[in-house]
Amino acid sequence: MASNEDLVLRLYDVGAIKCGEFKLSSGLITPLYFDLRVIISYPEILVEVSDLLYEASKLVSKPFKSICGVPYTALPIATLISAKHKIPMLLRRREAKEYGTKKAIEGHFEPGDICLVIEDVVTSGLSVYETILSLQSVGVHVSDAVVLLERSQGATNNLKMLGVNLHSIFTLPGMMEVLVKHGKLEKAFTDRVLDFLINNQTTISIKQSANVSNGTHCMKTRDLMERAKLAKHEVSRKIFEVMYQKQTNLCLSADVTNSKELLHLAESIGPYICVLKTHVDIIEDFDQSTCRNLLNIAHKHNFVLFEDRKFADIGHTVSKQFTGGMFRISEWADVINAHPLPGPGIIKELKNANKRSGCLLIGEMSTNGNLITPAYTKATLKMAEENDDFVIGFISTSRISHDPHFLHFTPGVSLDCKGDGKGQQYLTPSEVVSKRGADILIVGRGITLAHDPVAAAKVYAQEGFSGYLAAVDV
Ligand code: S5P
Repeated sequence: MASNEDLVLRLYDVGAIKCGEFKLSSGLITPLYFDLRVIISYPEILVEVSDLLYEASKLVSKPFKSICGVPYTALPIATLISAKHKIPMLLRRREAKEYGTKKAIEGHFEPGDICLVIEDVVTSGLSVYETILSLQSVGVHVSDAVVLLERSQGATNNLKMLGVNLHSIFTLPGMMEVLVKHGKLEKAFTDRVLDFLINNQTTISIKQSANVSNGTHCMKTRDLMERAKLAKHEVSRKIFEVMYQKQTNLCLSADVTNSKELLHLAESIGPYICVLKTHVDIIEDFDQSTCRNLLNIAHKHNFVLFEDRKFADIGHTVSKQFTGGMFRISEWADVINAHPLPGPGIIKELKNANKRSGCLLIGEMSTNGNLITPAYTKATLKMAEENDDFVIGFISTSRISHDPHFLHFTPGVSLDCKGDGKGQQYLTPSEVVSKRGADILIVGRGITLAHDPVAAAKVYAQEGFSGYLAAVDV
């Protein structure tokens, strides 16, 4: 096979690399442009590009079951790789939204499958990410993408922030070096391009990925990646990232009483949630293997585990309840929660016992006649602010802090019930998220008792996340 340098020169000769002034899809004017669509007229180049990308696919972090080219230039490249190496292919329909009934992803897949995304050129990585979002909307995961040319304007970093590893064959400066070496470009010109690259770094925002913005790099308080950057605890950062990666703000409250049911719910609903909440003390056959299996499923479907223990005792006792007993919560729960009622000692001791978990303070409750007053909620907020290296947010029925790094989890959510006759009061997902400012909706029986829990989870996830995107800052 010819060397990578030869390939660069051939790409230049066939007009795939152009100098001048060209408008990128982001609106930026670039002095150097790559039009790799032309390579379909040069089958040898097309094969060589496909072979290089296939080689790069061996570097991925997780084995993949299928590949998907970003429409359109990468489609023939993905097809060649698929046919030559017998790897099943998926196809993303760009126009699916406009025609409503068409599927976003064509081809056969199972929720939880891993797919490798293939692209020709990336600037910000947004096109790659849009393809990933389509795949994720049907439960297919993406951990890696391969690209022929990384324009060195931020894509690798942007995608890394979104949990995707980008592997590139060429960077733009590397390609230019080859072209200068072979007398195709002037050094002064490439210096200008390098300046352009430095001055035109990109980011991806959630509004862009939801096709809401016009391509500018808007960063709003409710922008999840911006919030991830502001997070003060590793767990809240992870939650914001998972919400963004999976486009879901649904927490499943898996209040079932045996391990088999719990693991089944985690496995089947895992693709649609960012958090799975447990009450381990209601599981009759609980043992450490329940936790190990749950952790494996959480890892596979990329969600975090929240044990809803509602600690409420003196510091000495809660630290033992947290780390010991038969549940050993600190060994597996990413998130825990506590009532602020006993005072700051409870937070101090939980934090001393294990800082790795993040803690939610219960600032409001969903139940009828609960004794929490506005002054109590205000004091909860103060306690959270004073311990924000451990307190990652609140259980509440409204937004009680405007600080974007705090998460608000809201329970008492149902699409078709007003109450359970035992004190629980329900609001709809859109009331909770759009009107009351919840970040994450906690849904239990609305899903677990549904005729088809997976279908119900998809509806709650869809309602919840569209509400999140539509919500104004409150
Ligand atoms: O105020 C609260 C706080 C919590 S954490 N109200 C609640 O309902 N919860 C929990 O959310 C409750 O313990 C249960 O696990 C879940 C709600 O379940 P659902 O079946 O009523 O949706």
